[in-house]
Amino acid sequence: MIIIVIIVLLVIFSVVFSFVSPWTYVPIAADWSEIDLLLTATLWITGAVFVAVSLFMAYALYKYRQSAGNRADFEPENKRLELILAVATSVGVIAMLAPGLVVWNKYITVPDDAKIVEAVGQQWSWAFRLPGEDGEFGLVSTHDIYETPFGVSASDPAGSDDIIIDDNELHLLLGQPVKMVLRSIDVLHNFYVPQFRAKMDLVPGIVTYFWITPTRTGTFEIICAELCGVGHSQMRGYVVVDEKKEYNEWLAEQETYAKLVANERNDNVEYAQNSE
Ligand SMILES: [Cu+2]
Repeated sequence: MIIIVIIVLLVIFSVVFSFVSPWTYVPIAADWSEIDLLLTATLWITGAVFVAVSLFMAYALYKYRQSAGNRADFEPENKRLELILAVATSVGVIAMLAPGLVVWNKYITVPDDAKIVEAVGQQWSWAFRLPGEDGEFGLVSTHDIYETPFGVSASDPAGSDDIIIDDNELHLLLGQPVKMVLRSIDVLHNFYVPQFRAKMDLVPGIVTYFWITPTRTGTFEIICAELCGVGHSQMRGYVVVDEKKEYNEWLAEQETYAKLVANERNDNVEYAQNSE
């Protein structure tokens, strides 16, 4: 009997807690309300199944409890019950997964007017690259990764105007669709801004992407969402969504690849002169 009471209390507590809990989605800051819809639909479907299965279990425990004259009956096959369970489970699973495919299709179909931004992850920090005025990234090579900033090849002219942001703060323009191109130079990481809802793994050796349109200004935390070593929990950064004026001011302060390389060369020359 006590187990029946515990099951029923567990169901009541879970349902009430879901409605009164202070922990809910952080306010959204990107054009991905579909993802919230999917999360909510999944919660409702799995929640309904949880309540139905738990209450049925409590009912069965009560109805078929041990008592004088009750005997268990062995029933290895029940076509009707199996059919009902198979159909109901299929409908539930399809209802959860099918809308996800539609949203996933949108998630990987980047609009033509999207600007590209690259995020580079490494244990345990973030850095970023913008393509500069030509709108194109310079080629990168793993052979150059410790030689030049971000491994951008010195021989590719498209790379000289790339803007290298060797800092954990990235600014994005409000309302401008952005294709986030992701690269890792060591292990698996995951670029996740909870307010954007969108996230994606960074996989060493391949370039992954997703896209977002920021819908409100503010500073949002980037959290690495893939366990990537002892410093994983410290692997944080910030995305600042700006209005045009603030964005352009920030952009003007960033250095291009060509300038960074020139500065480095000057530093080396100065160092050599000073140590003579
Ligand atoms: Cu990480």
